[in-house]
Amino acid sequence: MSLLPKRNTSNSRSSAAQAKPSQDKAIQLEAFTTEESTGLTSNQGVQLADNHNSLKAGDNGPTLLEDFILREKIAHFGHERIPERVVNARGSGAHGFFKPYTSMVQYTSAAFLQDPEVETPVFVRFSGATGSLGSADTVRDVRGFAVKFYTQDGNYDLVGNSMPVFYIQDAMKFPDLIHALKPEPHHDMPQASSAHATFWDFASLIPEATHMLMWTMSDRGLPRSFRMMEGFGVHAFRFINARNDAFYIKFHWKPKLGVHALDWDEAQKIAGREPDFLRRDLWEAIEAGNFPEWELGVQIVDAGREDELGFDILDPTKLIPESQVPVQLIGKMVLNRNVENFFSETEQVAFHPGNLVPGIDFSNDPLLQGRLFSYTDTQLTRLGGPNFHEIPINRSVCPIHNYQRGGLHRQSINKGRVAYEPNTLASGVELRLDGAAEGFQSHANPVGASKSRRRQPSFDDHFSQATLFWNSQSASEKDHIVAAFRFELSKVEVPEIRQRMVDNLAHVDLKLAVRVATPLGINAPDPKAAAGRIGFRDHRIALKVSEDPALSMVSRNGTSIKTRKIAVLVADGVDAPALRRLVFDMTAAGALCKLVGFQLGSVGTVSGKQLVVDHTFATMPSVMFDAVLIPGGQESTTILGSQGEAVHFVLEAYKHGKTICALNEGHQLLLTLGFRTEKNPELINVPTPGVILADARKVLDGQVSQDFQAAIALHRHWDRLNSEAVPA
Ligand code: HDD
Repeated sequence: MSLLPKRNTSNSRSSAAQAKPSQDKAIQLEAFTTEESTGLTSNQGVQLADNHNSLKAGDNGPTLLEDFILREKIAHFGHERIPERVVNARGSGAHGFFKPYTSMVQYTSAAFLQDPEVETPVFVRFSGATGSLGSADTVRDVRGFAVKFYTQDGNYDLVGNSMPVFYIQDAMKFPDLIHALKPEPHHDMPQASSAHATFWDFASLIPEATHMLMWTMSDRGLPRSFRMMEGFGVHAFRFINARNDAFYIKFHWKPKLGVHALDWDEAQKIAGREPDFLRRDLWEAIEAGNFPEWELGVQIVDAGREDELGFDILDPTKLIPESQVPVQLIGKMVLNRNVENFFSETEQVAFHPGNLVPGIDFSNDPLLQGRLFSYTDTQLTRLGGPNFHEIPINRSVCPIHNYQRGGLHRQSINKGRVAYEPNTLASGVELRLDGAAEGFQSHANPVGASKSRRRQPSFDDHFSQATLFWNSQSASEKDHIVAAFRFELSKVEVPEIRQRMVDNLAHVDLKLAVRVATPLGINAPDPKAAAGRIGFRDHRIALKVSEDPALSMVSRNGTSIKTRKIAVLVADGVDAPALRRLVFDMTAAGALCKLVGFQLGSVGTVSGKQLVVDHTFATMPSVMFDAVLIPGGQESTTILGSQGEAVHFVLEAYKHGKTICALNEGHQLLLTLGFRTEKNPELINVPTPGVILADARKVLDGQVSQDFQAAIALHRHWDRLNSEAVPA
């Protein structure tokens, strides 16, 4: 008698087939899953009696070649990997939906932007551009922000980035850029880092990269979370309405949790402690029901008015300042479901900026035009043939009907003898698609000029928007940009490259260039030397704005502490009542409080009760948290102050600008670390930004919670006293 459960022959493929056509992407994704209740089978559906032992000639004999079960299993295993993406290899994906706030019918006929009642399923993949599949999440880099909308009119892909501009103006330079950025070919180092000679050699020779370099060297290159990151379509696209009017647009994604970054030192430490930091953050937030949200924004420029912008809208190294053309928020996206299987979904998803729907069209941006070739081409290799649109994650939710047939991994079984169009044999009705009134129509923008392999002279302004970006940053943001350039260029062993780069920076801002150059062991920046080099262009166009607050992350902080992680440092003898109340208030405001101690289990409170410890100092260092709470209790404070792990935790949090709140005796921990000045008459005092010394008695009236929340919502306190002197 078989010990296997009775076989269930109605697998989910047939139930999916019975489901009526629907927008529910989940049904489609289930189509090829196998049911666990059927027991183990081979890929041919044969039940396995033994999945532990190979077939041998006798118990001690050699393994037999005829063991088709072993061969099938090992052969499949040996082919489990596919080529990683040549860029943006490391990514994290999630499902969700998009809903417009209002009908955009005035501007576009795109079906998914018409009805605020209609939710369109989406799949989003965030990625790091430079690193390989297994690289750390927190490296300095631009992040990919690719959204697939499964609309009723077909799939629309918005394949953008976390920065609104790109390094280069023409797709011809993309392979060079990526070759320079990726590990150097002779020894394949460094991984996931632009801090090496080939990148800066290339970047210093193409001044058009300067604007994007300002972004990547800023804190934007170190997002705190994918959930706290802006997204941009980068290129100009076009909305087309039913009257065939065209409007240039730029897409934006604005995160509801504000825009926040890691500190550089923190990012590097996290890369070792928790290389999956951003991936885990996204996964855990969705699992916990804290669904990340973004608003979709558009900057709309009427066709014919683009010349009034003051720069070329087709140049992808330029952004449209928000103070010049405001961003209209037109809908929201919520990510509410994690993938079932990383490989099937996140790895096999295939985006393409050429996946358009009626109502949206490209522009002539030469970088975008090159992308239109590249994405399908790369999927042919990566996903092994032309049928990757049939992989569940890539399928559209609306019916597909055409006469493409065959190809590697074809899954549809197309019936009948007709594989051509026009025909009358298929359905008895002549099907002619040419000239159909409905369906995708390319906007009929006139093209009629001599062929040319030249860069538009209007693309020759390489610096004015880099200067705009620099001018728009706060003092601490500027400090971080300077520090990042210094770090990266210090890793470049060729002084001439360092020199070339700071000479270029002198065209952004001389003070910036001098600050970067000072510790690099090279000459002072020389703008004239830069201007004399081949490829150098500085045909500045007077910008309409000289600063734009939207370019600084400070203006994007937000006010919420939702999903922020607070470490509560505990040891035996901790004073619990005020701690409990603060944890209650913070949790009610959406934060996640975790008790960190020296060992798992529990600690005893002053009143003899027990508090369960969530994490140890060894496993959850300060870099894994946004804020710290040091409760009262003489004994616990003494223990914490006597242990290097706890002292380091607090020092490091201080150095990384995190909010620290200490209650009663907990102050001593801070005072012994030398953060405080002498004066503290009220006990509640803010000696340096984001450090709150509070009287536990005042916790009950809610004031301490409010102060703590307000300080955490500011994210980081970069202008902190003495932080350079703190050893962490
Ligand atoms: Fe690209 C992947 C974004 C320029 C060629 N790109 C890729 C992904 C994102 C972007 C988010 C990952 C998609 C995913 O998650 O699967 N790429 C951009 C942006 C660009 C850009 C915002 C400029 C504004 N890309 C660009 C150019 C080319 C490519 C100019 C080639 C001429 N990109 C690719 C690619 C990739 C890719 C090689 C690698 C894997 C893939 O496409 O599917 O085709």
